[in-house]
Amino acid sequence: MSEERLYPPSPEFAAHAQVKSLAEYRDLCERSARNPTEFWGELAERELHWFHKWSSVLDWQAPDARWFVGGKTNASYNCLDRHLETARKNKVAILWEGEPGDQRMISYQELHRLVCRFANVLKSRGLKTGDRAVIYMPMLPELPIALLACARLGIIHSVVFGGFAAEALKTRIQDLDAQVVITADGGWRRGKEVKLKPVVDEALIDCPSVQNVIVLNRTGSEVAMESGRDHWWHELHEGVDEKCPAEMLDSEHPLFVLYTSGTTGKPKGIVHTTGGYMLQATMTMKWIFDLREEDTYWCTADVGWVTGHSYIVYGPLSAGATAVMYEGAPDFPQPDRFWRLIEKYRITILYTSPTAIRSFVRQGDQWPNGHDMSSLRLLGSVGEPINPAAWEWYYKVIGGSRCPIVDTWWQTETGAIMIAPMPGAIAAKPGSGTLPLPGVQAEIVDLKGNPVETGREGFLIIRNPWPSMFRTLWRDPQRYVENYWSRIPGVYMTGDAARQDNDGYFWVLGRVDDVMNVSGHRLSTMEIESALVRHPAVAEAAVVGKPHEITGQSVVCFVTLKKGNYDQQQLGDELRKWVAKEIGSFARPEQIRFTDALPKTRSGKIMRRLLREIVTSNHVAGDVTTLEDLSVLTSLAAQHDED
Ligand code: 7RM
Repeated sequence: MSEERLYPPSPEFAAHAQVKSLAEYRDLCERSARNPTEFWGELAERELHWFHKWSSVLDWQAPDARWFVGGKTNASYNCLDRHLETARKNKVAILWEGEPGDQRMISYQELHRLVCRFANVLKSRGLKTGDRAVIYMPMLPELPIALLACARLGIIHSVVFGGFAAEALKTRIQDLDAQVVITADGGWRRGKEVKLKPVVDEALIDCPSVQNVIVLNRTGSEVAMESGRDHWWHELHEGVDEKCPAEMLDSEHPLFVLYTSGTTGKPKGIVHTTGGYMLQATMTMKWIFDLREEDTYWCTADVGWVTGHSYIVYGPLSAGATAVMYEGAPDFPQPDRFWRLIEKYRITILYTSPTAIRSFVRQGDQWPNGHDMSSLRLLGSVGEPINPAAWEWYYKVIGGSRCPIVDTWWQTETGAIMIAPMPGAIAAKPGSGTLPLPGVQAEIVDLKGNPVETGREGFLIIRNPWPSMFRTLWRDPQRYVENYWSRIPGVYMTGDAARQDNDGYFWVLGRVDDVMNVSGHRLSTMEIESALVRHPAVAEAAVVGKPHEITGQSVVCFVTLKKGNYDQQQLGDELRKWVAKEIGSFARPEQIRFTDALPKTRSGKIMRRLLREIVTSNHVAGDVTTLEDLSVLTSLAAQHDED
């Protein structure tokens, strides 16, 4: 993390960028700090369509925010209708490829038609503004279509990632009292069908609120249809009108609820509303992804996560982009599927996760090297801290040492990117999200809310309200206040630890729980992981603290290796020395454990908490170098995602 190599934007990139210099960035920051309501008000007026203008930009009674008070707008209108009056009407909005290789290219005009028709289907089933729709679908164009149809009518949608099991689906449907579930028979992943409808059937045994289930036919496999409740997507579309005006919704009308893990057993329903969310999602497409009319933009996330909401659906479509969507696994039929897609569609912007990048490193350079990826001009990273070694690989091997990388820090709660380099203005440092967006007052503080010294670790907080902030937790306003706004009254606690360097750059170290204390030295799991991954034999590493009598905690490392033959005893010793050399002897791991796989959440985050449990319970013997199979733990991910 002490890597200080600077990667300034090339003059050619900066010359064409949306924000062209550090001075321009600073100017935006100053203006937003001096008069935030004027700043966001001007942008909202310029960047979004409003049926009626707001009476005031912000009503802030901490921690309750209302943005663009009294304004009337519609997310679906902003993503579709307004483009139809421009040359964009025949531009490809969604460029989709299924895992088997089938393709669809849907223009803005066509997408508008499909969304209107599906909105009319929802109306015909008696659904109306304020109702809740749970969406449990594979990565098909009908997934954004369902979101946009709900948004058009003011139906609050809640996407449940297709990898979740029946129990998790049921909890969410019940918490929302959803009236409708929108699903498919199944989807394709690694050449096999992932069935969804049977999971819905199991979940619905205990969900009396659901009166309608709409089932898209994707795989054609046989499914049970309960008469009266279940309907085929295509059958409901027969004879349906293609005109459906977008509802004029209040700026603060809830757009969606997305569940995320907290510290208790109950997932938190993060509530986002319309106007402010749309504004920041749209602005970050321009500021951070530097979107141009001619770009072909690909975010590889699943729409089941917030990244897919903001950066596959609402942000790109509102900004008029061509957004690529891919149904399947990155390594099917071979590890070069991503690179094939980039070559085939001449993709210009790629947004993916450090986990994906590290798995590509492991597979070897021959896979990307076999493809022409000269179309790429910008790369992005999201979801966890990216270790400098993976950053450098991404930069060189994928970006051809030509493309800026935007390391974007944000959360389900923040709705949109909060800390990231504007690629034409800010020099990157591998592993740092660099500087906050204009209008975002990020700071590092201690538990009393006092700023910590430069270079010191502390809690990452946001001092002021921002347009795309979540407004509450679904049916749990008290937890909203307690979890996020009470430790330091009126200040948003992100739950992340971070530090700022001499240039003011932010280095996010991970969740607060992931910070260890060894002999009074505060150590980030990430810092050690980063050191391990710099070793030529190591593919991935996860580090956890183990309670220790003398030093407080000791360092335990779980390591997966690149292909090759190793003497594990010897390599274990070598890696311990390596870490001590890279960071300091206080960081020397007590144990190195080799494993075939690391347990990960379905969005690809390493589940350090599970590993902490393994090292804390004395269950697993302390054999340093036995190869463990932790992939079994991944099956526990669904349950543990709930905590
Ligand atoms: C977008 C998303 C949020 C948590 C957040 C961090 C971690 C995300 C980065 C990052 C370092 C990044 N939403 N995180 N992005 N840490 N650098 N660029 O991931 O709600 O699922 O997770 O993810 O710990 O608090 S999320």
